[in-house]
Amino acid sequence: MSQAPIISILNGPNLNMLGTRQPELYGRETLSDIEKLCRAHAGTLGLAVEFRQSNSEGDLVTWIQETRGRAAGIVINAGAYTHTSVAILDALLAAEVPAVEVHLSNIHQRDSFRHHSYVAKAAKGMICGFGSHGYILALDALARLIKGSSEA
Ligand code: CA2
Repeated sequence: MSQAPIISILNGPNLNMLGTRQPELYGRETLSDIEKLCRAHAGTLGLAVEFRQSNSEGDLVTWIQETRGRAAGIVINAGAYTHTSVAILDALLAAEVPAVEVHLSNIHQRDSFRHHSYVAKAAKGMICGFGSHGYILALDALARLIKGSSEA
């Protein structure tokens, strides 16, 4: 049996704090709850998941680099680095792995500095405003993209 395609799910700064504060913005689930949801859903899609979080921009850049030639897709919630990081954008462009950008909150209803995303320039698409369900929608989108690209 061939190996399940790997999806790397990357989470940026402060997302380790989920479930502790600001439930009106980010919901009540912890990041560990979201990881469990993703693993269960990925299983139904025949995908394997690597789920990571870091508060450091360099870790995220390294993890994106490591997806090249190894992972079939990336789901990325880069947190506040979404709005600031050319380094993460460059890593995503160089990786040449399809990426879906996710945000728990609807960034377009928030402060104007959150309306711009560097990640969006490298992503196939962006899902925001659906809370943790956004990660599930991103996995569905990647499963479809991967299936489409493997069909002759
Ligand atoms: O809506 C999202 O998913 C964001 O990526 C979350 C980031 C924010 O900077 C982006 O603009 C949008 C912030 C995550 C902070 O999460 C916390 C959760 C609980 C307590 C404190 C922070």
